Amino acid sequence: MAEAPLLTALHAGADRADAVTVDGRTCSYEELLGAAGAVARRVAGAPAFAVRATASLETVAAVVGGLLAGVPVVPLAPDAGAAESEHILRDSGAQLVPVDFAERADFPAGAHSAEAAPIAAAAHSAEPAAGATPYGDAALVLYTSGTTGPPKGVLISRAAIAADLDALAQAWQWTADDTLVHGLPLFHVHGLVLGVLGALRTGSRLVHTGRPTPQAYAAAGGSLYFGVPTVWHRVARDEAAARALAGARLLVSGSAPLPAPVFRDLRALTGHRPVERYGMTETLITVSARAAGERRPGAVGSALPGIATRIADPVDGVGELQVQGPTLFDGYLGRPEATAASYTADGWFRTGDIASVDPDGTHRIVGRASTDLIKSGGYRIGAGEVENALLGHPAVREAAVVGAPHPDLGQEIVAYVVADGVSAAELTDFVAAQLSVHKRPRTVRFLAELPRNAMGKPQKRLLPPV
Ligand code: MLC
Ligand code: AMP
Repeated sequence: MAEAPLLTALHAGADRADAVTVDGRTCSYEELLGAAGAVARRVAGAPAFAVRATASLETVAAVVGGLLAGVPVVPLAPDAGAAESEHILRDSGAQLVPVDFAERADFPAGAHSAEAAPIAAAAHSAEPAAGATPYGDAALVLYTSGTTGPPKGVLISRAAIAADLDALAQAWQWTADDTLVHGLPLFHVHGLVLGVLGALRTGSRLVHTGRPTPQAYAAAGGSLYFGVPTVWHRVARDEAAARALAGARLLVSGSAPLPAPVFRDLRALTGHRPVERYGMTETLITVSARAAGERRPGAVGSALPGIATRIADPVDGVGELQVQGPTLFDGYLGRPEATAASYTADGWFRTGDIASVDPDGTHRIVGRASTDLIKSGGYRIGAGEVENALLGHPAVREAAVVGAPHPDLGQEIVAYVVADGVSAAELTDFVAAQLSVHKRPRTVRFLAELPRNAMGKPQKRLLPPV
């Protein structure tokens, strides 16, 4: 039986010339479908394909094209350096496909009203049954960092995306009457799944500002705004920009904790209490404040419809947040052990976040179980990944990376290194070139040796203050 399309609004027939704007370029749904059709025709039959996810109409067309063809898309950070790109392409087995938005095609001819599942079923009828590839039913493979080792590919199905977007549309009263504005990267859940696929499912007009600057947010005249706390901190410091958002319907913050002072400043300048929501690449968004409900600083609201949460082994009500529901991932690509380890024996996903739940169901995220997973500017960065990159520099003998509290970024990446004959700037640039710019240490401290315990294991807690 044919599944309903994921991008309901894109295929519904209603169109407008300015349906999608990304970084100053605008197109209608029809134009987007034409460009996506060309991508779909090119990638049809491939096991998966990768795209350099610049903030552009090309990236939107690539992702829609993947959905049309039923081929999983692997978005790469546009500035992903040598080590990161090589790892993701090798690990995923995906080939990088360049996209030209000017190229248009029907895929298959005349099938503009149908989308993915029916088309995929037709195109793949002579191929192995769904699930026979390591990608299973994945629509997207999003790479995300763990505490150690290189990033893992998170398999995200069309069904999980649909369930999440519908739950969010309900929670935020998000409809085709909205104009969604944001400037977030298009290779993570926030900017891509919510910020692009959400608009194409609900039918809200999308304005992606290229970069998430306060001025661009102010100029966009939207009704619904998405940002990470760093973006909201910058908006709150730009009084004119913040006041320009007074006419919006809803300001939404997520991907990292929104500091209470930023919540209060936004409230004072825009008149809006921001809606906070919580999620992960592996679970999509699972907990959120409601458009019609209470919004409190330091709280991320209640579980979305269809999601169950629990606090494991609570001490004074605080413990690891665990979740279940239809928005969860299908596993880490090619890593069954890591997938199994991320679940409890009784089938709950272990978020690694430490939380409490008020009697009325309001969740508060109070920290993370591991300090080796850093959140900087809303990006998730594994300390081990940055340490490995630093150790790849010939002058570096030892490296320990931590996240230090930072007023704008939430945490900043700080590297402690034992090295000779290399400057801090050289090491920062080295990591930016190997991994990507947002994974670079912003501060590098040189030590004669790393503090270690009697067993010789480095002790990050004994590192000197930044
Ligand atoms: C600086 N630059 C360098 C460099 N140092 N370039 C090369 N080498 C170096 N050593 C350049 C950059 O290219 C960039 O240029 C500029 O300096 C600033 O770069 P930056 O460090 O990225 O900017 P910054 O201001 O710190 O970014 C803040 C930010 C960003 C908020 C814009 O952190 C951001 O986009 N965060 C969003 C992360 C996100 O979406 N996370 C969601 C994960 S999903 P130029 O020209 O480009 O300006 C998730 C689930 C959920 O968490 O719950 O949502
Ligand atoms: P990522 O996999 O990049 O999506 O990052 C997921 C992590 O971001 C979660 O495990 C949390 O630590 C953090 N996170 C996301 N949203 C929030 C929020 N609203 N408040 C606090 N932490 C958050």
